[in-house]
Amino acid sequence: MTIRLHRVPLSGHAHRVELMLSLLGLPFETVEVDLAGGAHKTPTFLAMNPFGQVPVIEDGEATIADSNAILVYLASRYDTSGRWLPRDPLGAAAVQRWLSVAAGELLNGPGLARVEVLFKRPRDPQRHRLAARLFEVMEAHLAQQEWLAGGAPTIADIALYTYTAHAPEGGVSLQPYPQLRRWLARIEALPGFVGMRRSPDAPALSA
Ligand SMILES: N[C@@H](CCC(=O)N[C@@H](CS)C(=O)NCC(=O)O)C(=O)O
Repeated sequence: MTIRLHRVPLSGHAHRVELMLSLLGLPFETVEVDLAGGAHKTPTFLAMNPFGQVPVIEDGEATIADSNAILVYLASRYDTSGRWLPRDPLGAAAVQRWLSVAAGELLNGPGLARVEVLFKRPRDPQRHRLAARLFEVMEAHLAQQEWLAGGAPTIADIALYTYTAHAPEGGVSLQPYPQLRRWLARIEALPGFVGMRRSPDAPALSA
C-alpha cells in the first residue's frame, strides 16, 4: 500500500515526514498542496486536518495530521525493530521531550526566522535569541551523547533535523556549534537519508 504525503517542498514539517518514510523504506507518493492558492483551507483538506496545515498522510483507511504525530504513527506501525520510538518509560520520555522542543523552540526560533527570510516578512530579533539558546542546549547535550534521545537514532533526531540543518536559510549560522554539525552529518549518513530542497536564494547550509 502506497502512503500519500500531502506536503509543500519547502516545509520542514513535511520534510521530517518524508525523511522518516524514506529511512523506513516505505513506499510513498507526494501530493503537492497549493498553499498560495489556499488549497489547505478547502473543505476537502480541512476534513483531513481541521487546522489546515501540511503535512498530512493517508495510509489506507488512516488519515494522520501533524508531523510529530505522523512520526509516532510511522515508527509505531512500521518499525519492527522498535529502535525509532523506544517503549521503555525513560526512553519514551526522552523522545517526547525533544518532540516538544521541535514544536516549540525549534519552530519559534530557527524555523520562523527562516520563514521571515523566505517569505520576506518583518524580522523579529527574538527568533535569533531563541535559536541561539536552543542550539547552545543541543550543543551541550550532543557533547554527551551521539543522538538526542540516547545511544541510537530515534524520531527525536528526525523531528529536530530539518529546521536545524536549514537554519542558515534564516540567517542563523551553525558555525559556532561543531557538535550540532557532526550530529547533522550523522543523520545525513543514515541509509535512506533524503534532504530537503534549499530555497533558491538561501545561504549555504554550512554557513
Ligand atoms: N504542528 C504542525 C505544524 C505544521 C505547519 O506549521 N505547517 C505549515 C507549513 S510548514 C502550514 O501548513 N502552514 C499553512 C497555514 O498554517 O496556513 C505539524 O507539526 O505538522
